[in-house]
Amino acid sequence: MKIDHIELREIQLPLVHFFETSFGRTTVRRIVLVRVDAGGLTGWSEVTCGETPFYSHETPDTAWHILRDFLIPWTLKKEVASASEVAPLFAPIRGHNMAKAALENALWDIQAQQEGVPLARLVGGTLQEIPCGVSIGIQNSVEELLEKIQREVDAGYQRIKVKIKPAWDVEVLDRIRQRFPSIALMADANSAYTLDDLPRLKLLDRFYLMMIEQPLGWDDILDHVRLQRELSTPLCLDESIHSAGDARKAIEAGACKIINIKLGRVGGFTSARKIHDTCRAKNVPVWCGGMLESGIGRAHNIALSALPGFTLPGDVSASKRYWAEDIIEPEVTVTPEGTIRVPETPGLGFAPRLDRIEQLTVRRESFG
Ligand code: OSB
Ligand code: MG
Repeated sequence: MKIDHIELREIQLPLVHFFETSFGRTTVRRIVLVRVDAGGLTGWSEVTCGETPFYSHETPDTAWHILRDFLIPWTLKKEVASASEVAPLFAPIRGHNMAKAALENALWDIQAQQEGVPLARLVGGTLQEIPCGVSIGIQNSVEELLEKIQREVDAGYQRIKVKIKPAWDVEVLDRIRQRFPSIALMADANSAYTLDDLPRLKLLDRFYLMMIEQPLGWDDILDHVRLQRELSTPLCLDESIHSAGDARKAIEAGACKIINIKLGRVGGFTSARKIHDTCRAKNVPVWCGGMLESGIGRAHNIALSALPGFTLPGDVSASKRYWAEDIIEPEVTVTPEGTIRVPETPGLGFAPRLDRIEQLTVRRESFG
């Protein structure tokens, strides 16, 4: 495919309900969309960074800069045989994986259309339906959290993840377990603890959680090894894993028993598939994480989640949990069994709504 034209846009999209983690609260998303035109086909993707450099160093503005000043000049007007060819081209840039992933993943969408196959099949997906969970943020009160959990359990979601931090952990999980003794439950700390909190973290074992996600430092492996030795609950790494090498080291060291793969954090489908393969060879289950994506990023997540090693429910859920109106057609919906059916049409399987994207656009730049 010859990359003829690339367009960046920023859209602003309010969440139907705020989303709060140990590092802060989000009410309106700023989402950078990437549109690539190549050989008469159009591919779409989204930069999955947060608005603030708190989950990772990337923000919409750093991604725009890296795309405009490096990744786009390196690829525009170039002929590439396949989407995965750009991954080594981008390697000299250290980090900025979400910017890299956005450009690479738009090319995967184009390649899937070119080959006339669903994106999920192109990347190696075998599942026809993916198991879904939800991630529920910190609420204003425990009562509100319990009501939200009830709603998601009633909707059929297969597991519930709650966000925790010191002062919103043991008591909250205790209340959840009193009301929902048998749901599949897990907790995500987004690096809110240190090894000094070991006694408190040990208390979490009594809630028989599926896993605790990223309790310690966002760039740590070794302290997680020490913590995993002290806990019976499996640890899952999110922030610490950016490559198949990171995954291998974390697993070999015993830092975690499960890995969350996010397309943006790891730099795109090429890297995500390698991490998947590394984990599968070591019998480590993986699941697809979420970054409060619009329908475009969500469609990419569905394709990734179809790979055979994605055996645990991911944070990939219905559009309506996030948006009054999504930017794709149809919106992402979840079956009463808590699954999403993987599209069977070529490419993403969801059409970007150009009129709506246009209305939401606050910034745009075209190249080529
Ligand atoms: O740690 O998984 C996380 C959202 C923003 C930043 C980090 C995380 C999350 C989520 C939300 O948990 C998952 C989703 O519903 O998209
Ligand atoms: Mg996480």
